[in-house]
Amino acid sequence: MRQKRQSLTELLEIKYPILQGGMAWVADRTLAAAVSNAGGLGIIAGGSLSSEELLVEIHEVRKLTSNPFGVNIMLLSPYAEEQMEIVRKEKVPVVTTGAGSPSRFIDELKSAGVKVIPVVASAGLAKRLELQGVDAVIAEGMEAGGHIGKVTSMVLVPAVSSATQIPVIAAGGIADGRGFVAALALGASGVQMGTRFICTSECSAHLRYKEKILSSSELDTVVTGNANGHPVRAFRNRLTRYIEELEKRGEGFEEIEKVAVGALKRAAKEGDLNSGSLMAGQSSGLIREVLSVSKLIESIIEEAEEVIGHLGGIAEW
Ligand code: TUI
Repeated sequence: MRQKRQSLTELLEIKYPILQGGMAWVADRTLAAAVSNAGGLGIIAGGSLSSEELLVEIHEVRKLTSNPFGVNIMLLSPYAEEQMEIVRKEKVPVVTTGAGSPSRFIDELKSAGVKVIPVVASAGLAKRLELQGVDAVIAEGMEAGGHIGKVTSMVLVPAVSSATQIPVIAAGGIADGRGFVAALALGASGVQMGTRFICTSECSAHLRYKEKILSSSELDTVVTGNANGHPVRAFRNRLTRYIEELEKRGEGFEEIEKVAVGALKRAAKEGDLNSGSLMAGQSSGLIREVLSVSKLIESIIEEAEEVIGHLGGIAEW
């Protein structure tokens, strides 16, 4: 029998094991504070900020909540190094990372008392990072929006769970109580949701972005960038069709980057449905209403309890 893992709520000092994804141009201090105040872990996205802007967000979020919060550092960002310095100096409670291995930053963050929770896309990386002392990992399946790996949540979560002893947080494809319980069944100690939190009243994303999610089906996202090693999931639109064209012509990462630069901001801030990069996960097809963050978290927990109740009767099936 494997040893029981540390509880995620105890590790993070939160009420519910629900994290909000650190979505660039979307996850600001207001959303993060709302999630932390509702008992989850709110996370500020570093991906869209300069180092100075990140420092302001950290100072401001502390005025809005006294609960723990996190900062996500996108490792492909040109500011990643400086941002690591800031979160270390500011002793931010939790740092999550994405789009690579945070290996070289772990020791310094840990000695400053910062909890480190990387996103992983394979069990191998999860195992290596556990040996280096990370506190938990986020196993993000390719159902997720934005920059993704190659493995689905259904396989990645149990694979990461079997390979490690630290808490595993499932992400990718989760938007309600059913997904939450499924994640726990696969060995996760909690979940991270991104797309679901876009459709909350506290989220500053443009209304057209939210409406696009509400009216979409599970078939409406596509993955571009497979050929250049940077796969990104977003709603199919004029931009993704143009990128697919460039890919067919064999254009490299640089050429496609030129088209993509600024596209995420155009989607999130200007609600540009045609030439914006409307990053979103497949779970968009499950999201039908905008709720306040606290209502959302309550409804997920309530539905999870119901589902667990039903599953209790499995012997009678
Ligand atoms: O980072 C994300 N999702 C993101 S970042 C982002 S910002 C962006 N803007 C413009 C173009 C592209 C991105 C939008 N969405 N999710 C976390 C994540 N990390 N998903 C997958 C991974 C990952 C992949 C490989 C983590 C580690 C990894 O390791 C490779 C290695 O070094 O072994």
